[in-house]
Amino acid sequence: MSLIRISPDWQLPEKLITSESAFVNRRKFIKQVVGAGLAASILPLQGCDRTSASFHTTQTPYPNLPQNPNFTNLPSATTPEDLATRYNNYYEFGGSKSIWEAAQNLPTDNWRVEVSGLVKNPRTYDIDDLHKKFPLQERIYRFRCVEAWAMVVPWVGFPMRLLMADVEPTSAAKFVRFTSFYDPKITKGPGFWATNYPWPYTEALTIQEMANELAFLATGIYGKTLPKQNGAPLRMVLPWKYGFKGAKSIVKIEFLDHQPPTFWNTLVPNEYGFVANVNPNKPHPRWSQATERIVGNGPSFSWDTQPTLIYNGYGEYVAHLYT
Ligand SMILES: Nc1nc2c(c(=O)[nH]1)N[C@H]1C(S)=C(S)[C@@H](COP(=O)(O)O)O[C@H]1N2
Ligand SMILES: [Mo]
Repeated sequence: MSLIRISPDWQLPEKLITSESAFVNRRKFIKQVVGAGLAASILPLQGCDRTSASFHTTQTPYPNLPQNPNFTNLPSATTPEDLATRYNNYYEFGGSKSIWEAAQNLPTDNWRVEVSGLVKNPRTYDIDDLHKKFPLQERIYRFRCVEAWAMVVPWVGFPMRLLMADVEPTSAAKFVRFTSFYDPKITKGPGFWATNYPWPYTEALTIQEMANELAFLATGIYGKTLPKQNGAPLRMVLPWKYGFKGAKSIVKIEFLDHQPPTFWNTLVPNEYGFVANVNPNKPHPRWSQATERIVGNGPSFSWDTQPTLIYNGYGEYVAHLYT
C-alpha cells in the first residue's frame, strides 16, 4: 500500500499542492506520521465537503451601513457569500479550506482587544467600544491569497488609522504587531504535526502601512458581523497584500520599535516574506503569481483565471510606500 498518492495537483482536494501549509506539512508528515504508521487515520482529514452540515449563524445584521464611495465599484463581481464564508484559511482550526464548522468553537463573548506598547494612551477595547468609537462603513475590496486564488469581498469596519489616532503612538513606534486568539484547548490546528508552529498567529505592519487609507479593521462582512470562520469579531484587511498578512480574531495590537517575527515568515521565510505585497512578477518558489483563480463553485481546477494585478490593483494608494 502506498501511503502518499502521486497524482496531478488538480486531483488533490482543495489544491493542497499550492497551500501555505504544504511545504511544512509534507516534511513533518513524512517524518512524524508515516514513521509512526498513523497515516491511514490522518489522510481522511484532508477530504473536503463544504455543504454537509447546517450552520447556526451567530451573525447580526448592521442596519443603515454607509458604503465608502471610493471602494464600491469594482470590475469583477462580488464573491457569493456562501463561498467566502465556506472556503477559508484559519489554521488554528485545521489545515483544509473547510474549517468553518470547527471554527464555531471560537469563543467570541466578552471579547477584548488590548492596544499597548509605544503609545501615549494604551487602551483595552471591547467590541461595543469599537463600534461606538469608530464609525463603521462598508468597503468592497479585492482579496488575494498567496495560494493564487482571489475573491471580491464586502467588508464592514473602519480604517486602522482611526484606532492609531486614538492611542497616539510615540515617535519611537516603527512597527505594529497584531496577535490572534490562541488557546490550544480550543484551537486544535491542522493536526498534531502543527504543535510546533509558532503560535499564536501574529502579523505585523510598518507604522506607515497601518496609517494608509486602505488598511482596515473589519468587524463584519456582507452587511453582518463576521462569522467565526472569517475571523470574528475583529480581523485585519489589507487588500494590496497577500491574505496571510490579515490576521483574524485579533486580541492584541502592540506598537514596537523593531520588526517582530511573524507566523508564516518564521515558519517558511523564503516563501512568505514580511512585506508580502501582491506582485504578479514575483513568483512564489512553488508556483507562479502571474494569474489567479477566481473562487467559484465546483472543483477549484474549473474556476476562471485572470491576470494578477500589481498591488492587487491598489497601486495608486500604496505604491509610494515602497519606492
Ligand atoms: N489567525 C489567523 N489569521 C489568518 C489565517 C490563519 O490561518 N489564522 N489565514 C490567513 C490567510 S492565509 C488568508 S488567505 C486569510 C483568509 O481569510 P478568509 O478565510 O476570510 O477568506 O486569512 C488570513 N488570516
Ligand atoms: Mo492565504
